[in-house]
Amino acid sequence: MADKFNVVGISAHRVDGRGLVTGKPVFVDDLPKHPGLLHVALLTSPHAHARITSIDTRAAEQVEGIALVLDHRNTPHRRYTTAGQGYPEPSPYDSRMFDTKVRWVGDRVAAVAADTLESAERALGLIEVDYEMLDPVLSIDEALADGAPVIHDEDDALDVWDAERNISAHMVASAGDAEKGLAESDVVVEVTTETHYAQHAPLEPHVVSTFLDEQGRLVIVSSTQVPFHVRRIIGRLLDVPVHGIRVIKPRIGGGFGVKQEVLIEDLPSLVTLRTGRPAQMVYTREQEFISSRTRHPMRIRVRLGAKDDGTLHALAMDVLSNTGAYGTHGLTVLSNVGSKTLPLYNKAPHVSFRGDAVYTNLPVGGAYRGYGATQGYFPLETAVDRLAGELGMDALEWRSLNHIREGETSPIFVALGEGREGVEQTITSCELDECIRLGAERIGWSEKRGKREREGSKVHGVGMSVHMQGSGIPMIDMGAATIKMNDDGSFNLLVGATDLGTGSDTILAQIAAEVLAVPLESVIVTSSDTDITPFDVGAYASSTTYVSGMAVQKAAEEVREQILEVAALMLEADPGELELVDERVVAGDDRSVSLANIGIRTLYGVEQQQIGATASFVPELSPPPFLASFCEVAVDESTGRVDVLRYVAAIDCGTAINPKLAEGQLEGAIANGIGFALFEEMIFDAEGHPKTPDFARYKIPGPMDMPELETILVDSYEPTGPMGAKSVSEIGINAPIPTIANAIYDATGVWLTETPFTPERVWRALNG
Ligand code: SMO
Repeated sequence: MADKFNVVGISAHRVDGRGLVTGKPVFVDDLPKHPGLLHVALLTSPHAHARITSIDTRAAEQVEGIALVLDHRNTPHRRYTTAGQGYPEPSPYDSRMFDTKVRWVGDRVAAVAADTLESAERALGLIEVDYEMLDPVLSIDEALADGAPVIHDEDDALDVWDAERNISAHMVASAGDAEKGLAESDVVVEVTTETHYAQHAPLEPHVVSTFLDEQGRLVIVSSTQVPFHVRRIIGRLLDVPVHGIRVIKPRIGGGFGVKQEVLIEDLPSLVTLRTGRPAQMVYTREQEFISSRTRHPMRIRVRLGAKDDGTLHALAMDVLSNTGAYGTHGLTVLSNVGSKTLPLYNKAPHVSFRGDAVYTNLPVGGAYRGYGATQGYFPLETAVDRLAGELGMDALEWRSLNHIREGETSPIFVALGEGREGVEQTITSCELDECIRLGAERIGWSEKRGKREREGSKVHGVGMSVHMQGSGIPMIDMGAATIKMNDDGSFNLLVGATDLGTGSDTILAQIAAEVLAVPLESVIVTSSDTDITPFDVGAYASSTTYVSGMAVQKAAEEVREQILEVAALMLEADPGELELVDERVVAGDDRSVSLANIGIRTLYGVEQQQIGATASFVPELSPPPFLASFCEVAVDESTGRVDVLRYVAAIDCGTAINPKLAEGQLEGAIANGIGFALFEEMIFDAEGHPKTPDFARYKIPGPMDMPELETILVDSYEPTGPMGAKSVSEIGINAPIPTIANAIYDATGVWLTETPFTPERVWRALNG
């Protein structure tokens, strides 16, 4: 399909690549500092659960260079959510800038602003805090136990499901009658899995700098995925009107969801508002681990019931999610555990989903690439392998019989949306069969599956799993784009869409260049400045290519119409007979005019006007990308060590607007997922103190840890997307856990149900 395009479908270099690879100052902390800068540092709680009975900041205030100390006594008390979501946010308002209670080791106690970071840190050490210790709640089971300490006992939190029982959020959805369906099934399997705490570990931590502009407006420069939500949420929190705030997002060094959170913008903002001075706050790596956001650990039970012929008859999923000390993203991540997984097997007439997100005195769960689907696919896709085994069917054959297809729907699309009911959807493109076929061929499925080839203490196995995700949040997300034409026939593309390292600026420029028939270099992209670029909800939910991409396509089409109207006058032709080709407008015969001539004429000549347009897009659908994932492992039975030898991921993401960038997204997601599956783990002691808050103890995969990885972009076209595109960014991270678990079973005959699959855990499973 891509061959009908000129700029789309090409692996063009990133539009921001030159500055990045030559080390230009492009990230927040690299930008020139404003004179009089104050450094903001944060004092965090050493206790998992305690009441602050007194704070004495007098000694801290005497430190030279201290401008301001902030704590619960001199900051706004209103409750809000740090979740960077659309308004009204579906997350509970259970956070305060500073509270009188601390709810996890790493919670906020006080902040200091000083001339130097050294002074700020010295002052932090002089703040005296008295705590009344409370019993900490350190697991899902402790949170739900009768008589458990109540973590959110305040009386002013909003939209907490059942604070008395530590339940932050609750969600149920169903179609048919799952219990009846399971009873009617010939074969039933049940799997319960536990997934662990993990952190996003972006190379650039959270960084925010603030200052007042010449007119006294608050400017916030932030490494954020959600600049427009930052403007709104900070405005409401600090009582500044939206028009008094400008949020600028420069280049971002990775987000993976942790920057879909208004996490620290409030502190330097308040310092700047109170002192009039510029301020900056940079999370330390330790704070990034413990005072930031994490992936929600979950316990999930999946029950599948099938008829003897293999057709799925009933599907039930029960989820307990640990949202940590606050409920940010708790409800919506919980919803996505089901909404992004259950529709994949739409043949079952009986489906049920129920889940609770519970509070604990541990780090706060948030948005993390995959957004719940990662946790949900572990039990689902390992249960599918068990079911196929019980039915005597091959894992590929069972999935081909039961997965959703083009033209089909699932009742779950309507029953379960983003923290509320969803919308009706029919699948408009699905090349999952081709993904499965190609992936199986490349991994050598039929030669290797079930063979248990041995070399010494190592035994080999192959495993696979299939996946879907979404492309934005239907009927909620919105993206907008503005395009204006310059006097040399180039264009400015202004987007609120937020490139956080994904390459979205580049693919949005490719879409515009395609419609306007210009080379990529003729499109100058400006992304994310709330004063300059039109609104966009931001970078999350795999939305940018599909939602913001459609806005860009619509804006470019409107600009093309304006160009053709001017050209029609110049060429004395009918606009309907004109076409844009290679930077020119051509009539049916040999008459033509260049875009540069049109640009200079409209700005300086006759019929003077600014050619330009703004367009918005709100998606009615969220077309899922599909993925078939395969790997080969060697399990050392003497040590429990699992080596992933080869990995093959075949994806249907619709048109890959930029194939190299699409592959990069998929490779990154698989690497991220392998780290989560095998070794990335946040561990806490019996009092809830973190034992792994650095890269020495929390291991993320480097190049040497990566298996031979093959990504395959399967030919596909999504008719509702921009140039046929869907999404690619999140889906891959869901795959490694079930794929590796299924491969470990193929090698050893043992099922892993707890992550990560460390040597110790695997050895224990092998040795019963
Ligand atoms: S986890 Mo992403 O910010 O949807």
